[in-house]
Amino acid sequence: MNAREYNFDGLVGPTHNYGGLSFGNVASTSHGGQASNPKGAAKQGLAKMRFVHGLGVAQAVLPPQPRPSLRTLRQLGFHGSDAEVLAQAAKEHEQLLRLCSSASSMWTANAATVAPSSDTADQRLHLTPANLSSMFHRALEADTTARVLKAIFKDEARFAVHDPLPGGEHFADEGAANHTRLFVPGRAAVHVFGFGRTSYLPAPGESPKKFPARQTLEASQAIARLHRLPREQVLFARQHPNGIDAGAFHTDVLAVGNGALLLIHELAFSAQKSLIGELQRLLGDAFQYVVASEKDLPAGVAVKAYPFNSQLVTLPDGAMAIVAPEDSKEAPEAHAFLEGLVGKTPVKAVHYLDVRQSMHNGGGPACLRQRVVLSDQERQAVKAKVFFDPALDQALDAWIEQHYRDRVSADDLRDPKLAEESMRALDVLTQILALGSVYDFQR
Ligand code: SUG
Repeated sequence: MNAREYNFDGLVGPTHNYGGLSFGNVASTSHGGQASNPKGAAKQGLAKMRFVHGLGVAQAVLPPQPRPSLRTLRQLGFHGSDAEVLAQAAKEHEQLLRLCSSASSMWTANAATVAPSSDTADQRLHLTPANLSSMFHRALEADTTARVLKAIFKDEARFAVHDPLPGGEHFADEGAANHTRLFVPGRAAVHVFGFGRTSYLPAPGESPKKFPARQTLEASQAIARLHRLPREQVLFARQHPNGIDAGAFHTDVLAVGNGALLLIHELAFSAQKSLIGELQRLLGDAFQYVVASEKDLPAGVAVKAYPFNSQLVTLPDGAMAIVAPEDSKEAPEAHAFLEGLVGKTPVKAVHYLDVRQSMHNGGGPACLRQRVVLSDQERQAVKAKVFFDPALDQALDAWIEQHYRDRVSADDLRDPKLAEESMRALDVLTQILALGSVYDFQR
């Protein structure tokens, strides 16, 4: 069966702003209150897609979500016209307006967890939208993400799009940002689920002291069950509490894997030695890993420069490339780590891209994409026009140019015109992507 991994990048939405919303995400809190550039951010994202597509790697897009979320504000008691709802919220509860205006759905690594059909008992591709219940502004994404994924992966004979996990905090799930699939040809793939805490099971190891752990073990176990993954191919690994306290709120801040290669920081997982041992047992001699020590690359630097939040992609010739944030070129320890991989691993080149608009909210290249392995037949079964090519590139570029502002400050979030512009933009986008009516305001 011919299968390829598609990177589904999230388009940055028109209300992209720095709300300072994510405690434990150092970039988010340190840039809170600054003015953003949504047009610049969306174009940086599009340029990344163009670049990855240019490497010969399969690329697709996921749409942003309607923000400000007028639905949420109405659910919380604000009423009247859209403009009245915004005015009341801005007056009485500005923080709530900020929470409801985040363009955080751009970080599609958190949109869902995915298991390719080659790995699942029923040989369907499984997708579970993340409930993101650890952060209010992110939890607002789950329903619409489910609708969008159901619109794209419609064919139930091939695709199983589950509902987000129920019950809030107990099953707090952050999606693929805590999930790594490793694979050696001829062997069954291994799924590593990172988690930061437990809700009712006994907790293995220490808890972070400073910052919250988002993902629960119980959530990760539920995803593995839902996706019908063979038990013996699944590993659960606790995020290192000191890594979380250094600002690694998701596993993908300190680890990235692809094929048989795992790049990992010493503070990514707590029982790292036994995890590596299990991976060696399951994947055999072909498994290769590189650990960055705290001495050579302090976790604080890794959190700031995001060398691990890179895309590690397989190229058409079978070699790998890294698509890293430009920030990691500027931090000497991060740069040395990345460049040191060339030649010693299947990585043959490291490319540095500017995704600073997203980075200032704690989202690097890897946060901006969801990896979906599709066979040729599965690819054919997707009828939405989400696959990246020069025509879509051009259409999206023109769409951004027409609908986006180049500056949004906290005060702009109360502007009813920004809300109108955003909804209009998203309405046009659903036509470009042939998605049908997926948004509340279209129903
Ligand atoms: O959930 N930032 C996101 C960043 C997500 C990064 N994703 C991965 N590591 N996969 C978060 O913390 C900040 C929004 C603000 O402050 O305006 C935010 O939501």
